[in-house]
Amino acid sequence: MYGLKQDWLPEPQPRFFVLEDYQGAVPRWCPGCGDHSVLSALQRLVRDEQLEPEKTVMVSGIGCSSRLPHYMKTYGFHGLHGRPLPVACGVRSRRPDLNLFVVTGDGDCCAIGTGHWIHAIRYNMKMVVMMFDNSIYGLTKMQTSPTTPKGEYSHTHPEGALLQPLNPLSVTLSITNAGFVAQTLDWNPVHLYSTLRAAFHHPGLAFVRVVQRCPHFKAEACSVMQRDPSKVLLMDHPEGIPAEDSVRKVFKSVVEHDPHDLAAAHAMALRDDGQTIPIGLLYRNPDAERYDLMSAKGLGMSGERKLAAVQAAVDQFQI
Ligand SMILES: Cc1ncc(C[n+]2csc(CCOP(=O)(O)OP(=O)(O)O)c2C)c(N)n1
Ligand code: SF4
Ligand SMILES: [Mg+2]
Repeated sequence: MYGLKQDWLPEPQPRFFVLEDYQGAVPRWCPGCGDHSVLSALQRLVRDEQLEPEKTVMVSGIGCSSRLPHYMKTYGFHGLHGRPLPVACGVRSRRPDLNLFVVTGDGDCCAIGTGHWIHAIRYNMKMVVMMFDNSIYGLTKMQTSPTTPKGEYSHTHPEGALLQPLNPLSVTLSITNAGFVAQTLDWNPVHLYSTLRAAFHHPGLAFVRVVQRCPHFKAEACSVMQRDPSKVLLMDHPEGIPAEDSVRKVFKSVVEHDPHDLAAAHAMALRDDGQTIPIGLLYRNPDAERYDLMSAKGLGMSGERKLAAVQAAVDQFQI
């Protein structure tokens, strides 16, 4: 090695990451926006898991929520509206070694991104998908989104949204091969953190809907639940999201729910009417098939073998 004696080579130093190692640009969200608490829960999670920043990727679409990758000092991809999931699936296909997080909004995921949402859930590639649901288009200044409750004012429906909202939990649970569906809320950092942590440790795609406050456009939206925590149903099960004492102290409406029971998960999702919401793990199937494991098969191939395989395929068409 260029004349260096082998025993002079410095040992690689163990690395220890602190919160500052993950903090990127200063967030530009409104004061009181729920996105701040998801960001700080996420930063604590990656710090506690000691994820290498250069091996961690945040992928987002477009929206207030989708600005999150700028605020993490990791790799990031702030993509096109509705398209974070195809980008994330591409990343996962080629890089099984990266820690992959997706940030999307109710507009980004449930409106323009619906097709990608359905197929990404079915492909079940390992990633954490956080859907920030403020039930409005925030970035474009208050248009009705698919999760806006019927009758609520927006700039596109000044006399109130005309249709019943779409239920993102029911939709996700209905998609073939769904492997992990959970719900949390931004104003309980302990439950939020535990949910993201469980999602991170799930082997496939973990879909987490975060009920999120948008004080700028929907100051009253979550206030009923905040004033009266009995409107929040805490799902309890030894294999669900662990609920710390501090969480149980706040949310006293506890409901037993087995996350392995898909029919019960559907029934639980339907209890979400925007006024009363269940939080915790609705469904988990760690054995759901994973497309990334299938598509990773060729990754170890040498360049020569790949070239030979392509040549063999092309040779079949020689005249
Ligand atoms: C192809 C395309 N269509 C429309 C837009 C305009 N647009 C930007 S963000 C957005 C909605 C964002 O809402 P949501 O995903 O709920 O995110 P939030 O801002 O509420 O966090 C829309 C319609 C766009 N940027 N690109
Ligand atoms: S408009 Fe709403 S969602 Fe967007 S940053 Fe402000 S409070 Fe947050
Ligand atoms: Mg939104």
